[in-house]
Amino acid sequence: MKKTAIKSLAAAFALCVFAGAAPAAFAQDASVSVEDPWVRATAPNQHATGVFMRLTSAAPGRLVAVESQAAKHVEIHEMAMQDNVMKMRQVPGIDLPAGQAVELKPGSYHVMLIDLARQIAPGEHVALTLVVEDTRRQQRRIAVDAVARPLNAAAPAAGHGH
Ligand SMILES: [Cu+2]
Repeated sequence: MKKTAIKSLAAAFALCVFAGAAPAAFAQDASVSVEDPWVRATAPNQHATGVFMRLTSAAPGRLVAVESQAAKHVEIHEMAMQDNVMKMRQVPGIDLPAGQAVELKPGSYHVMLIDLARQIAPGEHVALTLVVEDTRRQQRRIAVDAVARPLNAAAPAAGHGH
């Protein structure tokens, strides 16, 4: 498991260097690449926040759960228009089409940390575990280390956030 996470991170860094590399560059295996994972830092009395990242699964898969010690509840959310108002709601999972990057970003899909154990300051790291299911319902767990960006951090530019 640990080895897989390191491999994913290495892939993410490689992509950081070669920004814009096509997903086609991924090997045809069951790996899931996690790029640019970050969490929005919180104000002193804020009890929930969002986690964002870009996921690319080599094989068709589905993000079905996320776990973290940082909060009592961890949910997968999406933002959607409802009666002309942008609202967020919980979704059972996020489909990960083969070789296609799926963005978890402000205003769209995100991981919601609810009932935070404590305040998250910019620069801090939050450990998460992604649970991704393949088409045979086999689950794999992927360790992710999300770094906290300031409360007012804007959405990273499409393609690249650094
Ligand atoms: Cu949310």
